[in-house]
Amino acid sequence: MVMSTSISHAPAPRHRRSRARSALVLGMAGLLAAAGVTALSGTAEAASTLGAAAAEKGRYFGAAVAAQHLGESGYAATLNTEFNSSTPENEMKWDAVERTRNSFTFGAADQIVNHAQSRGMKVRGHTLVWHSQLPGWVGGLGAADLRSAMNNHINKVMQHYKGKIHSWDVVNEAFQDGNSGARRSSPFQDKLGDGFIEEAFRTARAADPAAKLCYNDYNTDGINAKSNAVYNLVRDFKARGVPIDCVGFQSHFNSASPVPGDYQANLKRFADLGVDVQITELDIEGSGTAQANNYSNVVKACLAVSRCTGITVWGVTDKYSWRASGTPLLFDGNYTKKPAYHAVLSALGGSG
Ligand code: 9MR
Repeated sequence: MVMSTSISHAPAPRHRRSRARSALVLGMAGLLAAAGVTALSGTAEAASTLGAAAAEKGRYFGAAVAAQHLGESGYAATLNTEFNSSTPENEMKWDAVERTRNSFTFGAADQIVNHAQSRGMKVRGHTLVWHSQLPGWVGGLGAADLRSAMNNHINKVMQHYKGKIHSWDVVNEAFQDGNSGARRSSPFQDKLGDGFIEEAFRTARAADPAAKLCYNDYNTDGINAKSNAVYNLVRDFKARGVPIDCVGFQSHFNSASPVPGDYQANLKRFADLGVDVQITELDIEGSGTAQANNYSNVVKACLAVSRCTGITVWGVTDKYSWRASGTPLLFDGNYTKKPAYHAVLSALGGSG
């Protein structure tokens, strides 16, 4: 398990049980700091934030971040206190960074990366090759031109962020929903054929060899035809030496699409192929105890799979969620901790 240096930046637990213990912990911290030891997580007290609690379990706990909200004090304070990983919610997508061919605009994404880095948070990169939020010019290219545009996009974006991104969603949502197990129609699929995913991963490996390269999708959270198709892709890549390091399970849940009973088993079967698994866009519609229990079950499933390296919730507060009416996140619109927050912290072994 690779431990992040961000652990040392996790806020210290706010509630100490006694002054004596507090003094002891501080004293030990001083000794360890003097000895050049920076990772202080794992001391006697339970962690009191999501990021710190996850770090004690060797995981990260992140949130999707929107650059336009970073100036709001409650938003920034919650992000900075609770999370130790950030994923730009929209700012690294193709239409945001390369709206015009080979002309790159990284301003909003840089804002998120700089915010995260200056606070010791990791950053997940989302996403390089996706059929959605794709500028029209891409779909208008012929096959040879499209291949070169795809590789140029991967190269330029990954080189810009080289060394700053711990995991990249190289290809996002390439499979159809339902029982077919087939690829989804997209300019990439339709013009380049099945090989576009392999080509994207090979290009990505060369562009930033240190970044973990992920395939990311939704409705693949349980064992079903769609996740079987992804499983077969990953198994084939591993067998042929095509670079792939992780699979992202978006985990957008609601009553019509509940947390599957075989969620943990599904994470485990992918991990057993020799890739990390990450929960990349978690949100669960609902409220109160029911929502809290669902969140708890997801966290416990990740902790039970040793190669489940981290969890990202798809936003900081319900009010800015892509489906705000479903109140799917851990903080309400006033940044008050919901029962789901306490359930997650407790499942991570922390205490508030
Ligand atoms: O949360 C994102 C929202 O702000 C955008 O309008 C939307 C556009 O497609 O994308 C949302 O994020 C998606 C993510 O990038 C990929 N998986 C599904 C997410 C929710 O739609």
